[in-house]
Amino acid sequence: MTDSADIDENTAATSRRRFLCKSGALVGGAVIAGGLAGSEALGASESADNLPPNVPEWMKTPGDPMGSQPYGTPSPFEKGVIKNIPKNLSQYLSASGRTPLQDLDGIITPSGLFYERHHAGVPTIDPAQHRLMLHGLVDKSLIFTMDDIRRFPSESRIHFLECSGNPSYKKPYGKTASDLVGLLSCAEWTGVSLKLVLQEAGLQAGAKWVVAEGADAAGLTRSIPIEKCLDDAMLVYSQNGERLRPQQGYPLRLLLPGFEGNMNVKWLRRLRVAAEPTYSREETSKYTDLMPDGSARDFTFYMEAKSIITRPSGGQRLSTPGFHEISGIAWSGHGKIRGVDVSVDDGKSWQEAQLQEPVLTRALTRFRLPWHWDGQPAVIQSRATDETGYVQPTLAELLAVRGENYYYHNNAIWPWRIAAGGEVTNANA
Ligand SMILES: Nc1nc2c(c(=O)[nH]1)N[C@H]1C(S)=C(S)[C@@H](COP(=O)(O)O)O[C@H]1N2
Ligand SMILES: [Mo]
Repeated sequence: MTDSADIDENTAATSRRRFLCKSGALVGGAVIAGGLAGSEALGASESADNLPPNVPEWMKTPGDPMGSQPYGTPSPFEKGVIKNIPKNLSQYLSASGRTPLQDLDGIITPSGLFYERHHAGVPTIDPAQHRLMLHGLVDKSLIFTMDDIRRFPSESRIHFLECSGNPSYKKPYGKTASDLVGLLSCAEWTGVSLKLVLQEAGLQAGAKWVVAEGADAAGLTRSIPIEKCLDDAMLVYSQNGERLRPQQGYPLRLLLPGFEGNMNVKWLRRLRVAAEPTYSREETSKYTDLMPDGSARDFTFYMEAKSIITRPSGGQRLSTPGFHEISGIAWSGHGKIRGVDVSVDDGKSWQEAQLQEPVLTRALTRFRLPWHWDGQPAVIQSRATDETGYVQPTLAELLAVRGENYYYHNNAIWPWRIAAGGEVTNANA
């Protein structure tokens, strides 16, 4: 697990800032005023020579002309912002690494921090030797090279991807936003509409499902309803402008916006058009949910509306009473986020947060609420509503309907507890 640094540690100056505002001061007045008197103690890593009114050392000689890297990396001062990868990973073939949601701003996940979930590791695929086979209930079976795929008209769209075990209902729930819902990321994806590719082969009568297979050692296989394949499904080869990362399915993956992560088959090698689903391992023994009456809830495609406050969140600390912006992310597999309510009094009352544009369908949406923390213990939480009117439930509400055997598809509201000293912890743990 990543240790989430004190949120204010990065800017040592923050501890010396005077938080002048009460919440009312947001209208027109100063929100946060810097201490110009300069009388406060220096932080551990600070030298007075580098602080105003002096000229800092990095202004006195030119820097490296190019940063010397043919492919850029973050500042060395950001080395703590990394994927959250379990320490005992090597023991398991089935593995996942989580996005450090609490350290990110905006809605796009940098490609190097995109979550990853593999059932048999990451294959190294030479795109020149990769083929996509399309067969089954089609007029003509086709085999595409990557060059063939790239000759189709392209499109780019921003969508989230989320694993349906994010988190499971099993305790312990973890400490940070990443522990809880870090199997979630959002990127700009470029590829070709699956509908176009299917039309190229010609669908036959009775085509109801498309069975997708990955070229990893898991041969991961999922059945996709034809309606989704003819709607917004994409065959994707790029992510945030560059080719897919190996972890995300290089050179080709299926993207089913809003559908559970597992169905978005990576390293895609085969599409078989069929009349029936294939009932693969991943849609029978896994990724189905056992209901209290013993029946299994299967083919649960869409990820339901969800949100979480990422700042402040578990593992962080509020350095001082005064102004703090509450910020987080909301998303829904069913479309756009309509609104996010935030409570700062343990669910007694709720305020409408501001949604940051753009608000896109099946994408992360950033929300914010200005908050004056009075230094007293508090419980803060967010609750998303999507464009269908569906409202994110509490954990108790979900458990009451789904029972204790349920594993996947936990979209509960997640409260954070803030102690008098400013420490933020998981209030449901
Ligand atoms: N071929 C293949 N596709 C796969 C997987 C896999 O192991 N093999 N994992 C699935 C699961 S469970 C999830 S949540 C997503 C994860 O996608 P990511 O690693 O790009 O985040 O890919 C899905 N597609
Ligand atoms: Mo997953």
